[in-house]
Amino acid sequence: MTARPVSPGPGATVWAPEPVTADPYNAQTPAAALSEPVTPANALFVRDHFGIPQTTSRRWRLRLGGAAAAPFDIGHDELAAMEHRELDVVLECAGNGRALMKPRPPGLPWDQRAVGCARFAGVPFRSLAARARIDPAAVEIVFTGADSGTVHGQPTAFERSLPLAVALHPDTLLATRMNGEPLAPEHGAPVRLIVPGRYAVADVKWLVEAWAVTEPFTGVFQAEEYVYIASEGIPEGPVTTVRVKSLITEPEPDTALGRGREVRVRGRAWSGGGVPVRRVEVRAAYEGDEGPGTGAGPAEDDWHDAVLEPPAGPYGWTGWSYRWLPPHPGPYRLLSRATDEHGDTQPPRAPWNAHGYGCNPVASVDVVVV
Ligand SMILES: Nc1nc2c(c(=O)[nH]1)N[C@H]1C(S)=C(S)[C@@H](COP(=O)(O)O)O[C@H]1N2
Ligand SMILES: [Mo]
Repeated sequence: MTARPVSPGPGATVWAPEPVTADPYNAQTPAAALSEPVTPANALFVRDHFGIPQTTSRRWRLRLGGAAAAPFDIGHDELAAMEHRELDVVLECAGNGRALMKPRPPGLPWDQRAVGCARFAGVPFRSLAARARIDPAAVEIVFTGADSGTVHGQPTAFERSLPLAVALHPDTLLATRMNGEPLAPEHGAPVRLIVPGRYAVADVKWLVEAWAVTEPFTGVFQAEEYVYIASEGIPEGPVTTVRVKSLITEPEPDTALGRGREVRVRGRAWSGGGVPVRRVEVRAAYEGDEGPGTGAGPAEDDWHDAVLEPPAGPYGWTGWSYRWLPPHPGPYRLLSRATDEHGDTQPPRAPWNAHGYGCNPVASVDVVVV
């Protein structure tokens, strides 16, 4: 089922993310909103492990400390007055696409819409870190959210760490605004961390503490959850850089297309680590007599280059389009495959892992030509 925007009046579109679970609240971006270059705040997917904590800008304080010579805390007004940077950033849950993995790993059954691209304005964390005079022996910064719950019978806050060099990167932001507005409560108000190019689990919402540590952090969300575990059950480290990926936004699945009438296939592509998308290819595989996946029908069956729009900065996504003339009636599978500047390409099948992270196979939409 595709959620449709409802237009209450000129210029205003009210979106609603599609709920996946009610408590804690988890919801995915409606398909129609993925056509927007910047995902509206009220359409962007939400991933919460616990409840949404009630914090106000007036009461909020961020404490910087741990292995630091000059720990201090800062209020919202002071932070908001500091110099901000604005970046378009793709937010993608590491579990995005899990529902498509076979066998399906445990976890929230996201299909491919735990993703969006928003414009974040924030203060580089390094501007504050300098003031705290972090100990030269520090190896990581642990970021703590105001939300907490019970994990393994223990009261547990949402906490994630970053290697010092990543935390101090000029693009790692303490974001106060998204899409030109103060952050919405479900997206981390009043201040969240934004680590462009990494899976969004790094982007700690409702941020209240940042503390330097001299040993690698081993919290639940660092060492147990959000780690790649291959079939042998051996952890291969935390999820980090977003893998290259594309999605098809048009046509919608199961659309009936007129034979001989040109179709515009559109979508978005992105990669992690600030690496731009170099190429997107599209293929129209005939799924008729020869059986699904063979693409052996009478249709053109090669990969063709899509036209790329200018990317929305190093961490944003790239719109793409491809003109396709459906040659014969019958069922088709439209496929898209992105390649980034490092030469990384979407694989034909998702690399399976026990928690279902980093799922980035070639995107597909089934249509029928009549
Ligand atoms: N404090 C806190 N921060 C958090 C989470 C959380 O549950 N608590 N979830 C993380 C995960 S797994 C994701 S994918 C992103 C989702 O951000 P969004 O809800 O704004 O889309 O927030 C991250 N930051
Ligand atoms: Mo996530």
